[in-house]
Amino acid sequence: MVRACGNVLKSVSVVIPTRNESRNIGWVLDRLPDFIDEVILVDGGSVDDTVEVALRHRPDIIVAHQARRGKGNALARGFELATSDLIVMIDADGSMAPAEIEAFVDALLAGADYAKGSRFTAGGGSDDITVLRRAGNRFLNGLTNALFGSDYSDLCYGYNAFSRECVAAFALPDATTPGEAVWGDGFEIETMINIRVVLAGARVVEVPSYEAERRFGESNLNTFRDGVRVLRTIFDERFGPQRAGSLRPVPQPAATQPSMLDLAPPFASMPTPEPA
Ligand SMILES: Nc1nc2c(ncn2[C@@H]2O[C@H](COP(=O)(O)OP(=O)(O)OP(=O)(O)O)[C@@H](O)[C@H]2O)c(=O)[nH]1
Ligand SMILES: [Mg+2]
Repeated sequence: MVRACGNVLKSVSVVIPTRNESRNIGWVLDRLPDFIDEVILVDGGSVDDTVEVALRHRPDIIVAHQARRGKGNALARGFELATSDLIVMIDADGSMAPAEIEAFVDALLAGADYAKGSRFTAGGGSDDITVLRRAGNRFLNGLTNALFGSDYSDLCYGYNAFSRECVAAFALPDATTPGEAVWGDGFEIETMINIRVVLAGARVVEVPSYEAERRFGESNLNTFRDGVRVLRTIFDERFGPQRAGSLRPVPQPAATQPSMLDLAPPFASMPTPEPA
C-alpha cells in the first residue's frame, strides 16, 4: 500500500511476463519495493524452472499460465487478474530496475493516469539498445506523436505503470480464450496501449528509466519482425476501420485535456449509435 495525498491508501500490483527466466526472475522479485501488495507472474510455457524459482523467492506470488502465445497475451492476462488500484508492468529479465517502481508510483500518485518509462528523457538511458533499434524506435515514436498528438520519447519500452481504469481503455483482446495468437498478443501490445491511453484522454507522464542488458538468456524480440508489427499497429490504430482511433476523438493538447478518470465511464465521449 502507498499513501496518496489526502491520506488515501492505494494498493499496487506488479505484473511480470516470463518465458524461460529462471536465472533472472529471483533477482527481480528480491528487489521489488516493500510496498507492493500483489505480484502476478504470467508464464508462457517456460521449459525451465521459472515458476518454481519464483515461488521460492516470493511464496505469495500469484502464478498464471497464458492461454495463447506472446508477451502481449501474458500481459493482458496479468492485467485481468490484477486487483490493485495501481498496476506496474515490468520484464523478468533483469533489464529494468525494480527500485524504479517507486518513481512510477509517485507519478501516478501525483495525478498521472499512465506513467510511461523512457530511456530517452533526462535521467534515463540504456546499456542494451543497438543503433538499429534506437533508429527504429525514434522513427516509430515520431510517427506516433505526429498521428496521435502524443509526446512520447520512447514508444518501444515496456516498463510502465497505470491506474486500473486504464485497463478498460486498453481494450485488449480477451486473454483467456485458447487458440492461435491474435493481434495484440505479441510485442505490439506496448504500442497499442500507449496509443489507446492517449486516445482515451489519459494524463500521460514520462518517468526516466535506465535499461541494463538482460542478465542471462536470450531475447525473445526480433528487431525487424517486431518493428514491422509496431508499424502496423500505428497505422491500424489510426486508420483501421474497427480500431480505437475511429471510435474515440483524437485528444486536444494536454493543458485542456480532462483526465480519463474524470470521464465516467472512460469511453463516455464515444458516439451513441443511432437506433435502427
Ligand atoms: N509469458 C510470456 N512472456 C514473454 C513472452 N515473450 C517474452 N516474454 C517476457 O517478456 C519480457 C520481455 O522479453 P524480452 O525477450 O526480454 O524482450 P525485450 O526486453 O523486448 O527485448 P530485449 O531488449 O532484446 O531484451 C521478459 O520478461 C520475457 O520473459 C511470451 O511469449 N510469454
Ligand atoms: Mg529484455
